[in-house]
Amino acid sequence: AFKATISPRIVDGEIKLDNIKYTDEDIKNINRIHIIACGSAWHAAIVGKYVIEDYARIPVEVDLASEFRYRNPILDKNDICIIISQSGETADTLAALREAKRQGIRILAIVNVVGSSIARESDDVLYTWAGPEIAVATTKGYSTQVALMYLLAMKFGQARGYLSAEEVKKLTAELELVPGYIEKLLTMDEELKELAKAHAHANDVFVIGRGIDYAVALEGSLKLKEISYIHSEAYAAGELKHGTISLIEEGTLVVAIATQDPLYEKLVSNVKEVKARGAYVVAIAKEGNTEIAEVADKVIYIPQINDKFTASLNVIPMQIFSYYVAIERGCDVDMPRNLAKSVTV
Ligand code: F1P
Repeated sequence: AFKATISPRIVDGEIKLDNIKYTDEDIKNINRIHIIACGSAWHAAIVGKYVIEDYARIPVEVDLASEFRYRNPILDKNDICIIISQSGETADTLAALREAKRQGIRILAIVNVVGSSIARESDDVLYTWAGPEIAVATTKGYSTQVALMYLLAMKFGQARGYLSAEEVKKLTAELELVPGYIEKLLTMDEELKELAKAHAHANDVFVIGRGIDYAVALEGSLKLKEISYIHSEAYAAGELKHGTISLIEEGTLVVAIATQDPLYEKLVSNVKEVKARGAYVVAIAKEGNTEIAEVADKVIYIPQINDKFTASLNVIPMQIFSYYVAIERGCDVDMPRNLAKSVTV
């Protein structure tokens, strides 16, 4: 009764999204994409905006599902809507889907739970196959949503003539290195545990980044908030001087994500700005980018990878750090207070 459930995959450098019925002509005719979601799925949507706009040159609007239906959204018949939800049951996300449907636009769902309400009510579905998400705070659900954003962006980019089959082949080969890199990052456990011990009693933590790193900063900051109950904020690093910089005091922990090559120098400058106000800075940078080590107090290196795919790697040290901070503070990591796995009211 449910839509076909074939995994999205890469075969010999070709992206196979067999579940969706979009022809190249359909993809060429897309006027605008609205990606709608809540929480971590909304952060995956922001990654999607950066990647789809760059690879496929389609304008993307990212909406919070909890706001969408209250703002009289303008949808064109050639727009499509992508709904992202791990559970496929989040009430606000389902309500947003129904609003988009009422306006007659085509809906593509990205969900984890097969046969969930959002999957059933959408025109097309891509399943993330993250497996059961046991803990309330999502981790692998987010990572698989981000991976699907990359695949869709490349698929759309190729159909619209912005990426050649050869370029897609090269990109997918790089994407296939991501699982191995994640394994490698998971071995940084001890280092992050020590860091978490040292900062487990911080009052405020700021996470900064630019471009896709900003989307990851939002997700990293949310992980810390939801499982360790430390107040944390994410800022686009360029916004610091528009107010946030006043909040930096002696010893404030700032995590600076600096893995976008063209923006690296700018991040190094932002680190200098917060250091000058007394911040303790932990930077996340690509291996080989050592300039930041001269200004930050500690650097966590991720493997060298295309800027777009960094979102799959940056988030790992943030998740592990949040996990150890929560343990250190005696919090229930799997079942944080006041949260539910799927928010249905
Ligand atoms: C959205 C979400 C999750 C979060 C928590 C509450 O859920 O905000 O991102 O971790 O579980 O709900 P979903 O629509 O992706 O299932």
